[in-house]
Amino acid sequence: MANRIFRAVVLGPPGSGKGTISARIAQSFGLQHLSSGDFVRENISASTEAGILAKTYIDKDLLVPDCVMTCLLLPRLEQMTRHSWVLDGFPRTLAQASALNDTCSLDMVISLNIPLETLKERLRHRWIHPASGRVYNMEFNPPEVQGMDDISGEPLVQRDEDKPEALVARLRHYKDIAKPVIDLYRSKGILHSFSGTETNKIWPYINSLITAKIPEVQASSQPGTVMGCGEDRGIESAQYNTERPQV
Ligand code: G5P
Ligand code: MG
Repeated sequence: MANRIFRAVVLGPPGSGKGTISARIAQSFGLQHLSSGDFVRENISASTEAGILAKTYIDKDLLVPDCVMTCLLLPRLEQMTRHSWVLDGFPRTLAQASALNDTCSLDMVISLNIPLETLKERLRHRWIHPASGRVYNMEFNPPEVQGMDDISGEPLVQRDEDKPEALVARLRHYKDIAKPVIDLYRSKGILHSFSGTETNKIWPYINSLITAKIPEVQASSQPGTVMGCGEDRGIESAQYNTERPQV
């Protein structure tokens, strides 16, 4: 991508494919991929004050408090004023959305609507490499050697929050908390919602959307400049059902 700034957020329940889609966006369009879950896990591994606090919530399958998340993430975003990025997993609450709005403006918000049964099935098969955060799915993208990370050869583990007993509560809780955030971005006219059961079917719609959007972003900014907070880039909200042909 050229030197104009493009910023997107990917929202969705646990297991909806935020990480998978964000990684594809980052790779296809040359954006930085920022994942709130990875930030939290990095801080837990490094035993930072925020990480130790966050772990007490994650261990109970709770969201990490807003003040911890914003302290972790916003300074990183503030350092990236000249970078394009896709942010996965943040904001999850209205307070986080409001703090993000005070830090930067977004070009696009992608919301993934995946049926509950699909999410349960996916997360049941997910294993991760804890040191790197690399994610595998024993059916969708299995490792080359069963149970081992492709790069390091180290053992994969299943996250406690992906074990079946923790899942249903997490998914229900997500819906309640996410609704006002989704409503906010819809009212701002930057929400694009994708419904479907397969990432590979959703991806072409997102790919086309961003391909169309990036020239508009470039045209609406001066060469080499960064858009300021709250500038309206005039994007419409839209819904896409990837299980049905679009009319
Ligand atoms: P995370 O790390 O953000 P979650 O639980 O929100 O965790 P998660 O689990 O990382 O989200 P995802 O990124 O939406 O899911 O999905 P993914 O990893 O790409 O895909 C899920 C699995 O399905 C993978 O194995 C993938 O390969 C597979 N898959 C993808 N597409 C398909 C498909 O089409 N078919 C099939 N069969 N499989 C597929 O956050 C962790 C914790 O940190 C805290 C919270 O406690 C959170 O629980 N946290 C926050 N707390 C407060 N506020 C925030 N903003 C927070 N952010 C993180
Ligand atoms: Mg993720």
